[in-house]
Amino acid sequence: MADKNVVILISGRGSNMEALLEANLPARVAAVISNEPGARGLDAARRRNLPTAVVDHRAFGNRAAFDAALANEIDRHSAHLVLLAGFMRILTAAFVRAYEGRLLNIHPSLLPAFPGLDTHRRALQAGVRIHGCTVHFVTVELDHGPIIIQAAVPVLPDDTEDALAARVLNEEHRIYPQAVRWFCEGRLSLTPDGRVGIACAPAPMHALISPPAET
Ligand code: NHR
Ligand code: GAR
Repeated sequence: MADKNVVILISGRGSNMEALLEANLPARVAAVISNEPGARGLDAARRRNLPTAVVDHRAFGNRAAFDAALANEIDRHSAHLVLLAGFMRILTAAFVRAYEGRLLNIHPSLLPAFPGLDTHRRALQAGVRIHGCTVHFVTVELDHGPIIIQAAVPVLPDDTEDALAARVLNEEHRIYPQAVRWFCEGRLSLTPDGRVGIACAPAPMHALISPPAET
């Protein structure tokens, strides 16, 4: 089977993009597209000789016009799969519907906790003992799409926002390539009622307890 064409959308640093590129996925990264002209991830993509494009949201009068230009750029690369990797613009319903079932996002919290922005700060404020990240199918409602894979990390007593973000980011770099691999291998299914099926090994039956229990 021919590799799937993947388009990666970024806005900033691009570390999740790099994790995807380094995972040797059975996919062809057809383009990296950023809404931010200065995104550091664009340099990393250029260094790897990947096609890059900028669709600057500031150049458009409204979200629909930006999304139409973005879709146009994505479609030039015949994308089978579109990956949001630190992409910071909320997408319109028309855009999301056009890519439904082949549009994924990595979100830095254990959804449905902490949708939206500033997740690590809000997790610390809430006093949760376990935090993490989620890969999900993107639906119209922000950060509410069907969940594919999650990783949990402990919140430590002296955590700062940065320390917690770094611990979560490490896990993002593991679970996003895994989800994309399942998709590319045809092992991921999404039913019309929004249930995700994955042909994979069963989960190990141990818990992450934080702080650790003492017996
Ligand atoms: N679009 C839809 N329709 N549904 C989702 O689930 C989406 C989405 C677009 C992006 C990523 C998401 C995240 O993982 C994502 C999921 C941006 C914002 C935001 O508030 C919120 C969530 C996410 C991405 N963006 C501001 C906006 O006005 C701009 C913020 C900025 O530029 O810093 O678009 O967290
Ligand atoms: C990641 O933690 C990602 O989960 C998060 O931003 C960071 C991007 O890092 N995404 C969002 O907050 C989306 N609103 P990266 O550019 O190095 O991948």
